[in-house]
Amino acid sequence: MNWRNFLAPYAQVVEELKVKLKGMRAQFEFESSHSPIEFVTARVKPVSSIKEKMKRKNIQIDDMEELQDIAGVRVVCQFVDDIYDIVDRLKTRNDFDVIEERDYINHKKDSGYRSYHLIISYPVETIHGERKIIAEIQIRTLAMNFWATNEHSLNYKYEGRIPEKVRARLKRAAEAAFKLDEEMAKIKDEIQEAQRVFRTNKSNNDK
Ligand code: 0O2
Repeated sequence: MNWRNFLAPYAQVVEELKVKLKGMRAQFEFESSHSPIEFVTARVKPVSSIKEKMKRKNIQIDDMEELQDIAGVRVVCQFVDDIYDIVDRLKTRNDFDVIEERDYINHKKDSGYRSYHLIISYPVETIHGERKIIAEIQIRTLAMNFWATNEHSLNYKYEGRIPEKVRARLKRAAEAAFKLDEEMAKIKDEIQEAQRVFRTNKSNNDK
């Protein structure tokens, strides 16, 4: 298996999507005082994780393209509303097709995981012509991201077998993170007003 060749188009998709989503963030900032996008990260799944997931899901090497998150982009937002705003905008774009949606916000996972996933088919130009590559865009709030990052580390530490006591605490933490999102949503206008004032003062001082 030549992993470098296989992963090359995925790496290109990740780079292109990163530029496009960061471009959206920049445009929001030029045109309004609030950007629903806090930050964007992207990665190609490491070969060791691809192998582990293929084993876990019993996927053969010839069917590897069934893995939908080899190319992964994450969009992190301040507020839950922002997630749905971004999802709507991504669904109307003409440069890729959304082929699947997973709303783990209204349908949280057993672990407590919350996030909105879009699976897209992205046309990428290679020297051999166009190829359609499957990629996953995860859209979540800062609080959801904090929880998922910590849970991911624990999963790694315990090799997927998190002790029951820790798992129960994580579930409580997931609810606390969601409560935080709900409370912040109630004072969203005030927070945004404060951020507007801060930005205006900063740009006046920078002149
Ligand atoms: P990594 O290391 O982030 O790449 P499955 O792995 O079977 O749950 P599936 O069918 O591929 O997932 O699709 P799904 O549910 O959309 O999950 C894909 C990715 O979402 C995962 O990739 C994680 O990044 C994230 N995710 C899903 N469930 C959880 C969860 O309970 N906790 C955390 N922290 N992240 C989750 P990988 O390959 O698992 O991980």
